[in-house]
Amino acid sequence: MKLGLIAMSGLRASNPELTAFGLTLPGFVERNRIVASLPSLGLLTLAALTPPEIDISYLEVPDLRLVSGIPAEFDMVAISSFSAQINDAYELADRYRKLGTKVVLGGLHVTAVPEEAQRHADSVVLGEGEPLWTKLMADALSSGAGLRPVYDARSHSFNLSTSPVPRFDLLDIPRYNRLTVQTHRGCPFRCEFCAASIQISPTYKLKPVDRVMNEIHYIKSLWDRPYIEFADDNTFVNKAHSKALMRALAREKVRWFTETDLSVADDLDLLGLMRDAGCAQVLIGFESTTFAGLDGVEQKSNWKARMLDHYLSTVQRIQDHGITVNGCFVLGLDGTGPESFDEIWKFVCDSHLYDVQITVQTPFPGTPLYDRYRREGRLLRENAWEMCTLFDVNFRPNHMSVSDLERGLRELGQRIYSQSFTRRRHADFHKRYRELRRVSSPKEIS
Ligand code: B12
Repeated sequence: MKLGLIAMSGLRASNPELTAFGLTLPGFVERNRIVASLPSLGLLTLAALTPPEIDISYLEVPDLRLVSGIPAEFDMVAISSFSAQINDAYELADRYRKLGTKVVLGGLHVTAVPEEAQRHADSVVLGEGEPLWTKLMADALSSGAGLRPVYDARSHSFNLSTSPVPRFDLLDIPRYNRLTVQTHRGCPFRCEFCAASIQISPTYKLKPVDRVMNEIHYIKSLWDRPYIEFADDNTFVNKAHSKALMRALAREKVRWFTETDLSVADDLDLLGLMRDAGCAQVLIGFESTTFAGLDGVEQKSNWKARMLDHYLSTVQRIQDHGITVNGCFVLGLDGTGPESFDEIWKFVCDSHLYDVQITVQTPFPGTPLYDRYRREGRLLRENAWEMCTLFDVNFRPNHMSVSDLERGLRELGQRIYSQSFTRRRHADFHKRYRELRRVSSPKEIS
């Protein structure tokens, strides 16, 4: 049997003006160039669980509009997509089904709205892919009843200590700037807007260090000097695991990037280990610079709002360890008005953040935010998944108009991502770190 694993890939905005604008901002173009080529770790992981008698190919579709024909040699295709490109994924699925090819759909979006996805697939997989993939493969190969319409793994939590090494060998490695590795799933926090792995892994669970290192070793066997992006939502929650991971990574001489929360700055020992382990950048969701903007965002204990007073010192402490911070801000949060754009600008200047990511509040399907906006009648369009890009506005903010928000994104983006400001931030970081190193050995910075 021939199986095509197809990832809807690349980055996009639905509003053409925004896409055109985004493409011209230097700081933005740079980040896009880096991340747009990341492969689908989900599909590569499932490939590793696929029986050897199945002949697998891995393909990426950055833009279906540019694809006229489709590779027709497959008996079955498994398609992965996030919300923004789900309509393209459905169109591709429909084209395959017309050819008589079996179609399996899965992933975060499909798990959030299974009934919709079922209209375009022979089978949908809900939740994590691993628990039921071998069963699905066995059904596909058997001459019996064949594929089931739904494989629901939401009540089967996958134990990451049995995680297979993803099939990175299926990739044409020189096409990629970075490869992804996951060290955990889930997050201890509950941010109202979060559409990441908590949607399929409600508890925070860790991949054992030796399993993570097996993946790094495999990547190194395929690529001499890899750059790793941890496809994590919140690395370093468990400090003992984190330190063990850092000590193991330090031996590998790889550079890497990950996403975390600001509590990482409370542990100077960990920051030192991260620096020695090759950490180039951490991405941290600050979300807003005001209490009103942060109030209620984290729904368990209002943690983000309670941390506001530590924001500036956090950035400084991490960057003083030679690790750059990419600070993320969400525009249009409830409680924030047009003044919030200048406030973010001021914070970016005062904090000397190395990199900045501004995105628009986005109601992704399956999130508490989507449900609340729908209840409050604030969605501009229901089921407008193509707007789930983090740049398009699909809701009514409560302290500004939709056009204020769109203008704020454009104007703040122009300032933050200009070549001169981006260069200045980067130069400031290097200058400060050089000076710190001159006056103290790296150990003393801790
Ligand atoms: C790496 C990454 C990318 C990469 C790679 C994408 C890819 N093809 O996988 C790139 C840079 C291309 C990318 C692009 C975008 N991304 Co992105 N990305 C991530 C990131 C950082 C990690 C994802 C990951 O690798 N997870 C690990 C794997 C193992 O998990 P998984 O993909 O969920 O797969 C598991 C299951 O879902 C399931 N599964 C998945 N697919 C399938 C398919 C089948 C058939 C089956 C059976 C099972 C199955 O099995 C897997 C194993 O359990 C997450 C944030 C995060 N920290 O998680 C955001 C994230 C996924 N991205 C997000 C967004 C918004 C985007 C963009 C829209 C941004 C933009 N403006 O362009 C685009 C959309 C691209 C698209 N195709 O629609 C959102 C998606 C939310 C949503 N529900 O849609 C996230 C959660 C970040 C966020 N801020 O909320 N992204």
